Amino acid sequence: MTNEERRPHRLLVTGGAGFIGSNFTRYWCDRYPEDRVVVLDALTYAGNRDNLSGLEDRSNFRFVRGDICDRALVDSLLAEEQIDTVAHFAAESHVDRSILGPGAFIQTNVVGTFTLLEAFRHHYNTLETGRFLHVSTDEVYGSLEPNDPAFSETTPYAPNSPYSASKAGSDHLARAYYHTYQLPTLITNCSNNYGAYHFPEKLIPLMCINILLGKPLPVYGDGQNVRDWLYVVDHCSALDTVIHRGKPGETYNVGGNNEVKNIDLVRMLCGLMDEMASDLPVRPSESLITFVKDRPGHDRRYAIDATKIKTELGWQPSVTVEEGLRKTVEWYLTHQDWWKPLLSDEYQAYYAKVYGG
Ligand code: NAD
Ligand code: TDX
Repeated sequence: MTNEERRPHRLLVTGGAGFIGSNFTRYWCDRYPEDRVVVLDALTYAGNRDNLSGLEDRSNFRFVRGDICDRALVDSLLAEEQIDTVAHFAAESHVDRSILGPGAFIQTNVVGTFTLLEAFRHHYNTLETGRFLHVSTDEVYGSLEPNDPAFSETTPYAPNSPYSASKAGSDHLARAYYHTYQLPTLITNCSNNYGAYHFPEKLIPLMCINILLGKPLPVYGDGQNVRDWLYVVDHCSALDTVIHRGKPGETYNVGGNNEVKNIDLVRMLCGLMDEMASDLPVRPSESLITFVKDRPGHDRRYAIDATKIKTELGWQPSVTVEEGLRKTVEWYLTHQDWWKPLLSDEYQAYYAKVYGG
């Protein structure tokens, strides 16, 4: 289908001021400028309007600050904006914060998703066609042993953290709304993303920023845990594919075929920073690596089998981990004015709780 033949969509993007949601909003506005895009975001510590800078002047774009648990607000936005497509990213997303305080995860991830599904169920009666994309994670499948096959869409759920348990609950609700009410929900379970606008608390930005500041690089446990990394723009193109070509009621796993041990990833980042940054406080950066107490319940390995989305919908990633990490390091080097203000008192208090004062 060419862009000329395509029916314009009217999207509600929840969590569009966060990391993946803002990358998706930029991707979508660039690719489909004829579409209406409404971002609903509560601007928690992880949400940042600067992530959407440059979009706010567009006539087809609107930002609304609000909570996905606010049913009246969601109802009015769906009706007033005649939304036909919900792309649901809003969540509490950091495993370490879910260990410190699980309550917010249940509220936003479970109650918030339920609120959106209920609102869309009633609104859907007014539409000829629509889609509800629920963006989820590979963490719902639990942890793999070194030689286990990668997660497929039929791997049983076995979440191990309050974060992944709350995402699992929300996935089950999205699935149930298709089977019970024929609501056209689609679920994607994606591996670890990285790229621009990634909040400093997560592994890759945390390491980039600590290298630039000459601070210790805290690697949990023995550093042998494995994650399957996907460049965020590739995730956005997968979501585009699922919205346009996915079958309602189906789940699609999304991954980059890039399994890397944490310690190897941190060493790659150190090498890139040593090569690309002119004035590092400490060289070589690897000398900053410090093994610290392990994360409680730390999943050993994640790996995604993305055969279904490749064979049924024709999607595959386009960026290798080497290219993606290079672009990402470049972005953190050239966007210090983006990340420095995020190292707030609240962030320092969080950092002290997880890593010690
Ligand atoms: P993020 O933490 O960077 O952003 C979350 C956004 O949601 C923020 O802008 C925040 O303000 C907003 N938000 C939080 N609570 C809200 C509420 N009650 N109402 C409205 N907005 C609220 O998260 P992310 O890394 O961009 O993840 C986005 C989604 O993708 C999540 O659902 C996450 O589970 C999923 N996911 C993330 C990854 C990853 O590697 N980051 C991988 C797979 C899936
Ligand atoms: O300081 C650190 N040291 C460390 O060794 C941090 C922050 C992390 N780690 C380890 C823990 C993980 O094995 O690095 C790995 C990646 O950690 P995170 O960036 O916190 O990601 P993870 O826990 O794997 O979850 C991420 O991917 C799946 C996202 O945060 C989730 O939202 C997504 O669902």
